[in-house]
Amino acid sequence: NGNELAEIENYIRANEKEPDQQLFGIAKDRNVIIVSMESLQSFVINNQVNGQEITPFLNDFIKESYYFDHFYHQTGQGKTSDAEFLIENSLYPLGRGAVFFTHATNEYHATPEILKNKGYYTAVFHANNKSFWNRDVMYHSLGYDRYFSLDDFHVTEENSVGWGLKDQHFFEQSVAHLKTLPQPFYVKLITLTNHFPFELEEEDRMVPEYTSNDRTVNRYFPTVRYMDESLKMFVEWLKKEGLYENSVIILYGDHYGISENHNEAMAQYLGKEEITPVDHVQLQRVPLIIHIPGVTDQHPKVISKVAGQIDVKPTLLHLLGIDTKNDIHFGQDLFAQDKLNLAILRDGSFVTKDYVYKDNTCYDKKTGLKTDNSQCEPYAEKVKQELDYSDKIIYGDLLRFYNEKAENE
Ligand code: GP9
Ligand code: MN
Repeated sequence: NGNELAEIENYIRANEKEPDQQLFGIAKDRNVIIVSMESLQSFVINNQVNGQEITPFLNDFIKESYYFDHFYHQTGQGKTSDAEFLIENSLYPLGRGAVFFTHATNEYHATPEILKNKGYYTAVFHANNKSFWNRDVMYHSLGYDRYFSLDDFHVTEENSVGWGLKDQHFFEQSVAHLKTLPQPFYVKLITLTNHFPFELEEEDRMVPEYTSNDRTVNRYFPTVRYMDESLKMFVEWLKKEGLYENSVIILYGDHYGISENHNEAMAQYLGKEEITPVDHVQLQRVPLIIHIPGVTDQHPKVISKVAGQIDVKPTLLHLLGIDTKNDIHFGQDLFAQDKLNLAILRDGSFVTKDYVYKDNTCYDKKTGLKTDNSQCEPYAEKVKQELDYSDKIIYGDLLRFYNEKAENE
């Protein structure tokens, strides 16, 4: 009920950090272009397979961007859709099931809705059946004006592989639609080619497969490389169409691509004897790149604060000069001086500057060894509390009361 929300609101207000004044509003009124990069994990960035770069485009792009190298995915069973939920609501997805299915008609106060109320046109692009992950219903609740789904793309046998339309064609056709949208726009594009089981035709392979007895791990590298090349072309097309300069571009990895069933081959690739619990948690890092033409190309930065997908919403809103003092969210502005070094994973694991907590055990991050649980205890209570509050908001549809309140003000 409303009282429950008041308690949660107190917690949230106490958690809030003052945004960086230099960056607040630096991207005001710009178009926002967000790309969800399928199954992209951070370990491939600036790394090689058979002596060749796996992500040459992203490696260069990072040099003209803010790049977060200790950024964790926080998804559960809802995979891509959980990542979307985190990025746009700054609430945690659920511990079981996919919130896109179970609570799609809740009241939300997501970034697309907030920007729509500020005069933005909002659209999402994904070349899959519109009801996959219940997106057609959920996108309405999140405040999208338009969902360009499978029906809006020209998909043939030649331009598809695996799950469907190949990323390069997806971006090419999406840009043709983008050109027709009113500006400023907020758009999200969701890639697909780098999806398990990582199928790719010979002609699209720009790096060889890795060599191990794990075919999934082997195949991951060429599809990542293919997605990287597609992203490069996307940015070129944006430039060509005059959609680049006045935009802010955010690229994020949605969740892991290589599960722990493949630890043996991963250990081989990373040159380790085994994948320890700390290694496993570190492998949950996904790239986050924030690119602001005219700003980040002048002063690129690698930011190593521990952070997660939950932190994107307040960060983006502040870059656009939008105040979040009345917003209900659990993330913290990534550029806030005193942003906490903390990432809470959906299974209750968490990461701080020095520790990793997993399966009721506290580990020293540097050595990977078990340490006394008291080291993790100062955070453990907060982590439980925060996940519980977020779940309460979703299960109780509590933002109903919040919106009433906002409207009465
Ligand atoms: C499906 C695509 C992939 O539309 O988003 O979904 P995933 O299996 O990664 O959640
Ligand atoms: Mn996915």
